[in-house]
Amino acid sequence: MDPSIAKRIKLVRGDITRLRVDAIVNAANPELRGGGGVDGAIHRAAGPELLAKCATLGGCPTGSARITPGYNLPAGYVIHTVGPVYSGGDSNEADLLSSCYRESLGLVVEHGCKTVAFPAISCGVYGYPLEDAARVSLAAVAGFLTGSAVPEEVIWCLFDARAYDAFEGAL
Ligand code: AR6
Repeated sequence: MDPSIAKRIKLVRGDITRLRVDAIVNAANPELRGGGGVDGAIHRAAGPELLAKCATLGGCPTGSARITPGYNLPAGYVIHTVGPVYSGGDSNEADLLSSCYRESLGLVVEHGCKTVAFPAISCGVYGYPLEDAARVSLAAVAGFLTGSAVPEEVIWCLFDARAYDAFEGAL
C-alpha cells in the first residue's frame, strides 16, 4: 500500500460507540431495525431516536449505506451499511463487502466528515472469515482513499484481539 494512504488508516481496539469522530459506521441489517453485536451497541448508546429515524428510511439493500444523525453518541453521524451474509465466498460476498465500504465513504465525503470509524463489517453474526474480510475491506478503503483526499482519517475500531490481529496482518 502507498505509504501516504497507509498513513490515513488507523487500527484501534475497543468499543466504536465511544469514539469522538465525525461518523461511525454500523453493521446493520437490511430492515435497519437494530439487532445484536455492534448494531445493538450503537442503538443503545445513541438512544431511541435512532431507531425511530431508521424506521423512516425504508431499509437498505446489502452493499448499500444510509446516514442518520448520531443522537446521544459522541459521533455526529451514524452510517448504516449492510454487509453480506457469508455463504462460502462464491456469492459475490467480496464485491458486496467492498461496496459497503465505498458507499459508506461516499456518504462520509458528501457530509463533509473528516474522520470515520468502521467496525469489522460482516465479521460477527454474518460469518465472514476475518482474514478474508480484512484483506477485502482494506483494499476497498485504500482504493477509495487513492482517489479522494477526504476523509483525512479512516479508523477501524476492532472489538477483540482476533479481529485486531487480522486487520493488522492485512495492513
Ligand atoms: N464496537 C466495535 N465492534 C464491535 C462492537 C462494538 N461495540 N460490538 C461488536 N463488535 P456484528 P455483522 C464487532 O455481528 O457480522 C446484527 O444483529 C464484532 O465483534 O455486529 O455485520 C445486525 O442487526 C464483529 O467483529 O455484525 C445484523 O443483523 C463486528 O463488530 C447482523 O448483526 C461485526 O459483528 C450483522 O452482522
